[in-house]
Order: sequence, then structure tokens, then C-alpha cells
Amino acid sequence: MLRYLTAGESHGKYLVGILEGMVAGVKIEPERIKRELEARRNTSGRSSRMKLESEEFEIISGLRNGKTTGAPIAVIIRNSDVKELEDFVPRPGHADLAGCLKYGFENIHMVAERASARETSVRVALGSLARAFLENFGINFVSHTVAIAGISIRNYDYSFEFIEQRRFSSPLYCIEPEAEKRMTLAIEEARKNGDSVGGVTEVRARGLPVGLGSHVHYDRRFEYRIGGALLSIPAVKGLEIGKVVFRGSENNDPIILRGRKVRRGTNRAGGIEGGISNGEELIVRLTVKPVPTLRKRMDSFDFRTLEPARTPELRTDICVVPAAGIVAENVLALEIAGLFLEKFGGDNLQEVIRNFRSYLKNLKLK
Ligand code: EPS
Repeated sequence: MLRYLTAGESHGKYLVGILEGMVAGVKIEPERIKRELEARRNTSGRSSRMKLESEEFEIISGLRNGKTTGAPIAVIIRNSDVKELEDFVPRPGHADLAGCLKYGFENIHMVAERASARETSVRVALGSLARAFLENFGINFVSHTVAIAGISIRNYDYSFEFIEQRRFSSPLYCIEPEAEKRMTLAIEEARKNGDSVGGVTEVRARGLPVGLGSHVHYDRRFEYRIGGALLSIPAVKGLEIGKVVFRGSENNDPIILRGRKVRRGTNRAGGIEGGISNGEELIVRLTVKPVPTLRKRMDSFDFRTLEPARTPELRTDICVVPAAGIVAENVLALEIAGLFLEKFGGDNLQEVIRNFRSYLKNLKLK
């Protein structure tokens, strides 16, 4: 079983992550983790906080000579902006109000510090470890921005390779320059007005074998396994797998059998049928809400006096859609690595490779 834990607050000294259950012998390149952390941090639409954080990380256990040992892997990320904040006016849309009531606090930062999306940084670091493992089996991930502030890209049929090549040339990870221009203007306008904007990001996984997840029980279904994890990313409010159209005859992907090779004419199912990966690309679209913290002050109340009050003027992100895509790639990788190890598991990489090859060799159709 692959599992992970995170700890740490937004302005605490460190974020901490532990990944347990990773097999021995997986090569880990720190540069690879660094690239992912940078991709999450460095998008336009973020707050000035992102300029302060260097995402300096260290792997403090579970590695020897650059390879995993099979022991829990602990990662720490040092925060640069360390401080203890105090504010007593809960922000609408945040965990502040419900969290303070539930835990018995008046200072909203007692909740907000942990609820903050800063925590996703360490999930990305752990996800990079899962990806290093999955790359041995030809499994890769990509995300791109498909909509911001109601402005959408026009075409949905871009290939994985095309997205991979193009997305980082845009600070919004949007592969259509025309849409990107309009999205950038919308973000700038929101910034001027002290507002924020949401959108949609698409995440894909390529190279999945047929047979991850299962139809036999609800909590073994692929959708169950990835759904909760993806919806746990702050600001993610909706999830669609594949592209559902409303007539069955159009929604089904035709099965094409050529000799002992089976292919699909289309991929509206987005890589999952009946709770099982079907060998096609996994395609998931996530709806990301506009971040609730606004520079524009909002009506609320003071927890100490219970009198009406305005929310504090806080530094904030304007749009986190591209960053949410990077987080989603890595969170998805953790879940898929878990499913993969349940199916082909072992204690070291070579053993998993043997199990995987033997499974593929014995499949009736390729
Ligand atoms: C966040 C508020 C902002 C964001 C933060 C998430 O931080 P601060 O309160 O320090 O201005 O910058 O995101 C990150 C720090 C990050 O690394 O993604 C929030 O309230 O969720």
C-alpha cells in the first residue's frame, strides 16, 4: 500500500511530507522535483508571496546513492515567509468560519494557516517521487489550462505530445495564444479590481495499462480512488472524467479489433470504463473556483465582539488555475502509483517490472 502524510503551516518553518510504501531501487533526481515545484510556483496570476518562496527542499530519509531504499521517504520544504498572524474576521468562502467554530478559535489564522494551499507544495514534491517510479513503466502526466474567467480554448483534441511541448511557453500553461491573451487581460482586470478568477484545468496521464482499479467493489473503482484525492486540492470544486455527451450512441467509444490488437475509435470515456483503466489516455478536467481571499474587503463580523466588520486586507492570488493543474498532475501520480503497486506490487523496482511484463505478456489482446 502506498500512502502519504503531510504536515506544516503556510507561514510555519517547514512543510513536511512522508511517502510510505515506495519500492526500493527507484532513481530519484532532485532536479526533477525542483522543476515540478517551480512549475507550481511560477505562473502568472499568483500573489507576491510566490516571489518570496524559493521552494528549497531536502529529502531527509529513504534514499541512498540517489535511489529509494524501500523505507519511508521524508521531504521537507523550508518556508521563507515565516510569521505568526492574527486576524479575527472570517473570510467568506474560506475554512475560517467553520474551522474556528469547530476547533474553538477566534483567530482565523489558527485555521487558515493549515487550510492554505501552501501545503500543495509538499504534495507536489511527493508526487514527483511517484512519477519517478511510474516513468519506469512509460507513464507520464501533463496538464494545461482550458478556461479562465469564462474564456475557453477552442479545440479539445490536442495530443498529449502537443500539450507537453507547448504549455510551458505560456505563463498560464494555455496552449492557444489567442485564448491566453484574453485570459491574461481578465486576470489583470481582476487584479485591478481586487477580485479573483477561477477556471478549468485538464490533467492527462499517458501510458496506463489496461486493468488498474476494479469494477468489483465501489472503493476499488478507479474513479473512487482518484476522485477524492483530486477534489481535496484547495479550490477544486468539480471533476469530469473524459467528455460526456448525452446520447449513448455518441458517448460510447467504438471498439476496433485488428488481429490481436484492440483500439478505440474515440476516447470520450477518458481512459476509464466500469471503474477500470482501459488502456487509453486518462483525461480529467477540474473546475477551480476563484480563490476566496480578495484584496477587496468583504462584509463579515469580528469573532471577539460579534459586531459587523470587514475582512482584513490580505495579500492574495488572483488566479490559481495553472498551479492547480500542476498540483493535480502530482496528486494523480500518487494515486496511480498506489493502484499500480496494488496490481503489480513487490519490494523493489525489478520485481515490479517482472510482474508488469508478465501481466502484459499474458493479456489476450494487446
Ligand atoms: C494562500 C494564500 C497566499 C498564497 C498561498 C495560498 O499566501 P499568503 O497568505 O502568504 O499571501 O500565496 O499559496 C502559497 C503560499 C503557495 O505556495 O501556493 C491561501 O490562503 O490558500
